[in-house]
Amino acid sequence: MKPSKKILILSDNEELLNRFIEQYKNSKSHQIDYRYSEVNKSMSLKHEKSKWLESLNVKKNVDLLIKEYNIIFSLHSKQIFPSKLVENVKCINVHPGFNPNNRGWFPQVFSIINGLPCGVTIHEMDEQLDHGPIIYQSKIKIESWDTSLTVYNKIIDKEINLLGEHFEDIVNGNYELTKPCDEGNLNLKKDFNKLCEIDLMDIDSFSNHINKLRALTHGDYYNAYFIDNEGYKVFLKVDLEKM
Ligand code: 0FX
Repeated sequence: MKPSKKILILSDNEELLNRFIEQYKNSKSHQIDYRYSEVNKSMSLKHEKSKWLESLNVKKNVDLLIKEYNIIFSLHSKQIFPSKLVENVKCINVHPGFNPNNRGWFPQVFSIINGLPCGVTIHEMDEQLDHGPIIYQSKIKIESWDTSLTVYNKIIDKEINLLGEHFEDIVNGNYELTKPCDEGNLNLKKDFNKLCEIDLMDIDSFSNHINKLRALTHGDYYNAYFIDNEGYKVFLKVDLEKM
């Protein structure tokens, strides 16, 4: 039997975390700890009394993490991992994008707009954002009727499936690494915020306008808006249906 490993799962995404835990709740082969970020207000409120799911500040606990864990997974953790940590413990990022395309913030939003490949990447972390060598990745097709939300739902399913399929191999180091083909491109939160401001004088093809609006349509989120003649901020989203 393979020796058991001490694993840390850091996540700020409740759905992903819950689905991962559901998959591994009966597995006794490793000791798995779960943590979220201090800055995650909704998880802090919900789990403040929980013993098994506590908050953790990665930067403040680098030495402890290096000592305690054989491997650390980021399942959409909002924290930047310091280089001392990624250089001393194997840190794995489960990322909702097809690296190196649209690294960073909300990859599917940018893929709908710029047409770059979209999908899921599991990779070893280095000190740059969504950047290290790739372990597994899988593309997701964006249909003409997709919105950010429908693509995102496919991404979450794919992340869970890919992780479920390869978790043991990743934990045991049974995989080969592929270098990303190039540096790709990186989008930050401020780039997403900029996209949300719709310029009513913007002239473009209808398909580009539709792509922008469906990229900013994600359930109840108020993303795209314009300012009308009276100075009101008006939010908009699109409803697409395939027949
Ligand atoms: O957890 P996550 O899906 O992922 C994000 C980044 O995209 C990812 O690259 C990073 N590694 C991770 C730490 O953070 O983010 P989220 O739960 O905040 O948002 C999920 C989706 O919801 C997002 O892809 C688009 C949509 N959304 C979210 C917010 C907060 C919006 O459309 N508008 C919003 O204001």
